[in-house]
Amino acid sequence: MTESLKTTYSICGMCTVRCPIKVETEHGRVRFIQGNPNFSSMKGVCPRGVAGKALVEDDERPQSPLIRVGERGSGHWKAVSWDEALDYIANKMKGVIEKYGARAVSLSDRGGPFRDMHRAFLRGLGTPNYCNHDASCARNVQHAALSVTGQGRKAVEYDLKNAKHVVLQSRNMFEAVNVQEVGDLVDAMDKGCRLTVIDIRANVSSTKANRFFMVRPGTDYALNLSVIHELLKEGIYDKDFASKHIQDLDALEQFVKPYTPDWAAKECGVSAESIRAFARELADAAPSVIWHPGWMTARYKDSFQVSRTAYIINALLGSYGAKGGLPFVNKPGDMGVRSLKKFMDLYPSPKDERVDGAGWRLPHIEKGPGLTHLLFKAMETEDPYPVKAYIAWRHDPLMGLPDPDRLQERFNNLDLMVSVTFSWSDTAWHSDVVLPLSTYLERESIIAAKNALQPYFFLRQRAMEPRFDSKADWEIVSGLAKRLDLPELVFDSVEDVWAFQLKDTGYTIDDFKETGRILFADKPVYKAQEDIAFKTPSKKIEIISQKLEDAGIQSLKPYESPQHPPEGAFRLTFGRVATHTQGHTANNTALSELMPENVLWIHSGPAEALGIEDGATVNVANNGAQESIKARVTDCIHPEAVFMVHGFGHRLKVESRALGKGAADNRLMTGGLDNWDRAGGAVAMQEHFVTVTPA
Ligand SMILES: Nc1nc2c(c(=O)[nH]1)N[C@H]1C(S)=C(S)[C@@H](COP(=O)(O)OP(=O)(O)OC[C@H]3O[C@@H](n4cnc5c(=O)[nH]c(N)nc54)[C@H](O)[C@@H]3O)O[C@H]1N2
Ligand SMILES: Nc1nc2c(c(=O)[nH]1)N[C@H]1C(S)=C(S)[C@@H](COP(=O)(O)OP(=O)(O)OC[C@H]3O[C@@H](n4cnc5c(=O)[nH]c(N)nc54)[C@H](O)[C@@H]3O)O[C@H]1N2
Ligand code: SF4
Ligand SMILES: [Mo]
Repeated sequence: MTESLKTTYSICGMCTVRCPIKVETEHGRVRFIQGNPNFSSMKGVCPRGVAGKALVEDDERPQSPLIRVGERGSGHWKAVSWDEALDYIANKMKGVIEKYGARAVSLSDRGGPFRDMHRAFLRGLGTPNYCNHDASCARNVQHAALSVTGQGRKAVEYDLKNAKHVVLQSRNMFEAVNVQEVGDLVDAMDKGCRLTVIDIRANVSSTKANRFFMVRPGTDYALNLSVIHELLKEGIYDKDFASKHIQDLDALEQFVKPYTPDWAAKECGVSAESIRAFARELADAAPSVIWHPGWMTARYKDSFQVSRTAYIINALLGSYGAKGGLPFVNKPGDMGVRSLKKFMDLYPSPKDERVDGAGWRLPHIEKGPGLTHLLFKAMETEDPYPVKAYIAWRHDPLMGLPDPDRLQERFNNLDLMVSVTFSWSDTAWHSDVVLPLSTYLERESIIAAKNALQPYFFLRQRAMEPRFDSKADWEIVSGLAKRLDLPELVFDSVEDVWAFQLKDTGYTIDDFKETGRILFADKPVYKAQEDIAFKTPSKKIEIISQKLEDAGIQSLKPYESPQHPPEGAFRLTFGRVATHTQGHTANNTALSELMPENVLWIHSGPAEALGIEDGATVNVANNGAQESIKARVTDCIHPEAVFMVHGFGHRLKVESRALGKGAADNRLMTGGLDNWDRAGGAVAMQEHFVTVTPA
């Protein structure tokens, strides 16, 4: 290797999965990105991971701090220095705090392992109003896990590598990619693992499946109830596990009596015979079965119940704690390692209740990330108190939540709106100040811990110096903390940040050098099944959750058939594709070339009736909102639904490659900000009907 070549072990930032990567640079520019070979299950990166090079080389991103000079959203900016931008924000924030109290300051981010420092900043100020994106993603499945086991969804791992039957229900593992999961599932299938896919369209995962159920959109709960019915009626569940670990099984048995496979067959549009055969196959493979409880579950008013029943099925099959099922993860602490020191522990938790009601008005909703849509609502209603400053930290709610025009009106009540981002986004465009975050290849992050069968600490390091006047998260927090009298969070170098975190662990930053991580177990460590104690009040899997009942929510909720679309309309559905991430890669030079626009999947039957041909441009409309998009006429989708990949239909002229390409699904969700699952908390984004007409 010549002097100019450098290898850096780091963490991908092209999506939320954060795969370990190896980056090669030459003369300070990225040459090649691949999976970190020190992780045995990291067989490569996905197309988006490769396109990190295109991201960092892109000039169409904010290149210096910007302060708005025109109307909000008018796109008139003044380029300023970091000092000027941070002074501006600090002064505005002080004003808000003086007038309304610290609780009037809020921040939302994109979740994940690198949040500790900016969350500590909020605590230091004294506000409880931290939210993340999850009300538009996995809140329903998280709350479902909590209600059944008392633990969050990440307390267990999907042990795909050793599974004998995997069920993907509204989980498109081969396109909504987590590289490691895909590799493990492929390995398992090579060894004979069966795959069942339950979806409303034939996605890529379904093409690899042994069994595919194309269900009527919104009827998954019916299917799950009938599988529970069958497992119990036939007595083919894990009786030993159930007697030890499941509370109120008899209540469940009573409840599912009417939900027979014959009944579900009519609801879902699949045969009763295949449901029976499916249940038996699951029982044969138990306990090495994973019925995936879903990930992007912000879809229906009953999505929480779909995930809840998925967890209950896993319990009936005894897959909790089992190899090839849902084994419990280990924390570094379980391996005798002292935890990373937390920045959040520098400050007491704030006294005020959360503005979104999580944990008090809504006692069944976890306080941690709360519910973003209710934070935004309070910006307008000022109920229970005003929120006047908001930072979108690596978050684009104007693309990721329904009805952006309505959401903008809510944001217009703010005295200060800041966006911290590495690319342009609708949210950044509508902000008062844009702080350019260095891309993940140009920045380092705080050290993070991964709870897993083999737990570890991992590190993101900069592979190259920033191309523009951008900064890393820790630098931005330090800059704000300095101006807002929080000296504990002011650091001069990232080495000092890391040393703070590692202080009690006995490790130093040098221990990451060889592989990019510190691994605490040589092989997967499975906790013994007999040692399982769930974190519910009864220490068992709870069929009846008192916490839900106390909040007025039925643990066993009778099934309600979803509305059929009105005559001439379709249920709007959406999802991911392997070549793009959410709303922020449509303008990526490499990825936009691979897939420049999204298309509208529509069934050939209704398409013919409407005179729509494959490839023709159509108008999709709902309540005054309208988007244009090309039609993809196919038999691979349920006739009640139309489908589009999320993240297109960009309108910002600063994104020349994405501008005007395809349609924005969220713009067709008129009124959708106030439509959410009361039990799971997430926004119900698939409760919208659209008309489709030739353009
Ligand atoms: N209508 C509709 N709405 C949806 C969805 C849908 O399918 N349809 N999907 C939902 C889902 S699953 C989610 S998770 C949310 C996502 O919603 P968001 O979290 O808002 O989506 P991203 O596009 O990932 O936004 C991240 C923003 O942070 C910036 N950013 C800064 N640094 C980084 C970094 O290191 N990595 C990344 N990745 N971004 C960075 C990006 O440029 C981008 O502007 O949207 C949800 N909303
Ligand atoms: N390539 C890529 N990978 C990603 C991401 C990305 O942006 N791009 N984002 C990451 C994030 S943040 C998330 S949350 C995950 C999301 O991971 P997933 O939830 O697996 O992804 P989606 O594509 O949103 O939805 C999965 C499937 O649900 C189906 N579906 C829609 N409605 C219904 C229904 O009523 N019933 C059933 N059974 N199925 C239905 C869709 O057709 C789709 O095939 O992906 C992660 N991985
Ligand atoms: S799945 Fe792809 S984009 Fe996401 S972190 Fe992994 S390599 Fe990067
Ligand atoms: Mo997500």
